Amino acid sequence: MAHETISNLLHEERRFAPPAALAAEANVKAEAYARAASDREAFWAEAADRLTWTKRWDRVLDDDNAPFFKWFVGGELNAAYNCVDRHVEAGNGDRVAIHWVGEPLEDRRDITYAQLKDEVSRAANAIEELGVERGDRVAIYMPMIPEAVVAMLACARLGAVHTVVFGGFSSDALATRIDDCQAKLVITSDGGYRRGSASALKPAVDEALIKLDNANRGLVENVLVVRRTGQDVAWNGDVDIWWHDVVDHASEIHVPQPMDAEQPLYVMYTSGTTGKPKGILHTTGGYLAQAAYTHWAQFDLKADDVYWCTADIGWVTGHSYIVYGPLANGATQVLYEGTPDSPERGRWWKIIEDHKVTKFYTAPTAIRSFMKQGSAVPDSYDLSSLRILGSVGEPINPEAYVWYRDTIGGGRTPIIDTWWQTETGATLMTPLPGVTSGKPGSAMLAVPGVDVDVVDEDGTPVGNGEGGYLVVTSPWPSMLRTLWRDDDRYVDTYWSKYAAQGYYFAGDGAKKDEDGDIWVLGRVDDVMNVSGHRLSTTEIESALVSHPRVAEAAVVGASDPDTGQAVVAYVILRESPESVEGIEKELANHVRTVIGPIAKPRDLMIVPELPKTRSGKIMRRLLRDVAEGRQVGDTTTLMDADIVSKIAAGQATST
Ligand code: 6R9
Repeated sequence: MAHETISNLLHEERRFAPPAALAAEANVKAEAYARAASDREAFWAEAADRLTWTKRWDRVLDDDNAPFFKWFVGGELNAAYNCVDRHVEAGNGDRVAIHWVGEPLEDRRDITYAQLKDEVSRAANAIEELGVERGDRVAIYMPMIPEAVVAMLACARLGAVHTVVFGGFSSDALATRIDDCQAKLVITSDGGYRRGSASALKPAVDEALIKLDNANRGLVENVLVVRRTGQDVAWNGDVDIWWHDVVDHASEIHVPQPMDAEQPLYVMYTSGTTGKPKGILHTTGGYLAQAAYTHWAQFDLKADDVYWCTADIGWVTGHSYIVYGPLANGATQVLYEGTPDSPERGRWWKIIEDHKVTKFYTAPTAIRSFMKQGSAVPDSYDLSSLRILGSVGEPINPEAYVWYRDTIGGGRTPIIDTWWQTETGATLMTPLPGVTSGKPGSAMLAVPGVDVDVVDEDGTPVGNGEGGYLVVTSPWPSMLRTLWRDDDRYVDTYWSKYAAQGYYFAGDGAKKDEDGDIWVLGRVDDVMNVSGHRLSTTEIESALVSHPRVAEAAVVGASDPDTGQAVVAYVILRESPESVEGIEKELANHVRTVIGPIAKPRDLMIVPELPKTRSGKIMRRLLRDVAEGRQVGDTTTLMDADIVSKIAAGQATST
């Protein structure tokens, strides 16, 4: 297999040039890079001009109090007006904003921009009536239903700061977040459909309210509940209110108030290196400008596109690339409630076929799990409408990239591997579909107007062919402004490592290849040091996944008395009826062949499942606990908390 021998990330030689027709008509052409580099502020001002402002800014970037940067200072706009009303005013009220697809078959709703405007306005009136004012925090804990989008936009319309908590999180996680941001209203639903059945949400809200800090008891004045499944719910008449009782009867006239460009828009919690989640704060003007610009540029958005991002709105990707970016651009998109394989394995492909989706955005973990099922399922659907495919969330293994391009994209579609973070608010690195020849596994280069580099421990840029830390060397519009109520931790986490240079430290390791293109290798805490050699977990995982028997792999560095760290691999095999006798040794030797003896796993374990967060990231920290024989740490953010104990009970094979 030729692929196998070149699948090692850093020796990848495949290139995919943009299709000529797409390149000729592309929204963003090569000249954008030079133009942005010659005057970065003018470039971002032009991007911000794609929005509608009620008052123009006085200053594009205020860096007087770095690293507390401000963008479009003095400008005023309303995010919800930009995402909804202005499209109706421009005569596009009949355009579908959301093709909503419920998990139960035939459960669909098409919502036009005019209808969305009415719903957002009614919800804003109702929420205002409940006493929510500009600056108040509102927690949103909902399934993927249109009301989740409506709730976010209604908050934005009022200047209330939303914090969306992923619907799969526990009541503990919800309570911690409500406590930290001191939300006064919680918006939820009775439940949502997952894997073919109604799964409850409201009980977790009820429990969370009991678990709040004593000081915050009574803080949450109301819980607004959407009826989605019709399942029974416990009801506390003092706080609980049905959404339909107050929203359906509210007026659809609501005048959006202008907000300062730096008005907080939302807080999104994400895990840090300590146990306490970090509340990433995003504000209005710069965030919306960059979310909209990048969505338009990276997906080469056209008027006839049907776009679909499979992320959950409880994750930053759902904020920037379901709600704010696409809607600010007036896009038509699919919003899907359920799981990829319900009621059948081809559900996603069926949705693409039914809605003639043209631009599709998902995560490598999903792609790998489809690869595991084989090509027969997607091959039985008509996916010929697809024009561009996106990937986000973790490095995409070259094998998964090529499978995605060939099997889903029919070998025609550029793949955009978008690197960004909750903190960055929008994409900072990606190939552009009409400009860049993509390399499988590489996020390639910064978007126009953004400056990234790979530097060594001292902050000196590394040369081509060398690795180091990924940094952002100038401020960008959609950057986080601080951590909620924790300015010190903000400075310390992101700005202290390269304080002398004023660089943002992303926490990712990366490498420049011989052409100077950037390959993100994963979190620096995932970089191992085995006998003084720097090895990336991703690199070894890619080698394992290039073996025909392997579906997915996770690699961690476990402490080792001899080598400092040793490679420990957890592997899921593709479905196979045959015996797997001796497979561990075969796989370890495969890594040795692909990368070299230094990368050969010391221990290798075949597992049924890997511990993943709800956004699909493998929790390597927990696998490291298992590998080092420690008590397994906090598992509250896991999709399936039992997985780790199952893995810990198994036996690793020394290879
Ligand atoms: C958007 C999102 C951020 C971390 C980031 C990095 C990893 C995301 C990636 C990628 C390689 C890509 N990551 N996209 N690594 N290539 N295209 O995922 O935000 O949940 O905050 O995660 O995800 O390690 O630092 P978030």
